[in-house]
Amino acid sequence: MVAAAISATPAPQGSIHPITQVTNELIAIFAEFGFTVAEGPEIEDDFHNFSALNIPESHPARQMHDTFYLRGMLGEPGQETPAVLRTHTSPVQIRTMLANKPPIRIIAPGTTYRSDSDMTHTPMFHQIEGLVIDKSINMGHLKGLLNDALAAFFGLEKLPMRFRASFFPFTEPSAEVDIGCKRGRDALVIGEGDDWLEIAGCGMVHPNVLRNCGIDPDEWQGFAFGCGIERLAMLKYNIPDLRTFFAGDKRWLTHYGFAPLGGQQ
Ligand code: 2NL
Repeated sequence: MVAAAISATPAPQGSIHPITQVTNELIAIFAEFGFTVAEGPEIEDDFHNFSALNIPESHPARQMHDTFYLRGMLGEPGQETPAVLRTHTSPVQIRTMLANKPPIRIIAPGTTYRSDSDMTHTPMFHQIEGLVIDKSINMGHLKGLLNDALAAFFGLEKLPMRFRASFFPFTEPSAEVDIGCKRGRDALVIGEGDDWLEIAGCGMVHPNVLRNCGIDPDEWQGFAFGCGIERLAMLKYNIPDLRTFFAGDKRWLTHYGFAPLGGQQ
């Protein structure tokens, strides 16, 4: 009886979902660079999700087909704006800036929602954004940080990376971040070759956004970045199909999931 009970170690049940694994890896990497994790509500108001971010009323991202609008309004009495499912994790940074004095150094990982569904889009997905507010910080610091963080994430000593000029309403200047890769016959190798792969967006926080959060842009500067967690997970762990993340298939989870104590299942 006793011997049987001791030897009958139960087979492991359940595994860590790749989204959770990648989120935790990124939290650990950014913790080394002095970042803490910030969180906020998934049901937001139009002010924190759009207006504070310098996104104009007419911006296509606000239209019904991209944003899930809920019934009702949210916000301080007298200043209510329409309730939405947050379309990015940026409102978490807005709330952090409104509630805290700079310097600020945070990452905001979390669930986000857009009314978009096809091979490469799911209505619910995950983002990680980062925000640094300090004196005399610049695009060079941003580029160095992202290069170190992405190299650590992909387990590489060196990772070729470039900034490509871009536009976001909430940053100026803005850039897309590409990392070096090699596209083979049936494999993608990151960190080798002479091809480029878009991985994130970033820029210096727009002075209007700082002002909207009560921060004087003549005294403080900020940089911010954002990227999709599913995309990072697909690239690092060779997961070919986005939609399998949300299918709840136990065999898929057994294959791609991670053991609770760190190893791949
Ligand atoms: C992308 C690009 C980005 C940010 C996110 C941000 C947040 C605040 C102020 C300014 Cl509060 N910027 N976030 C900035 C640049 C790019 O994400 O492609 N995401 C998937």
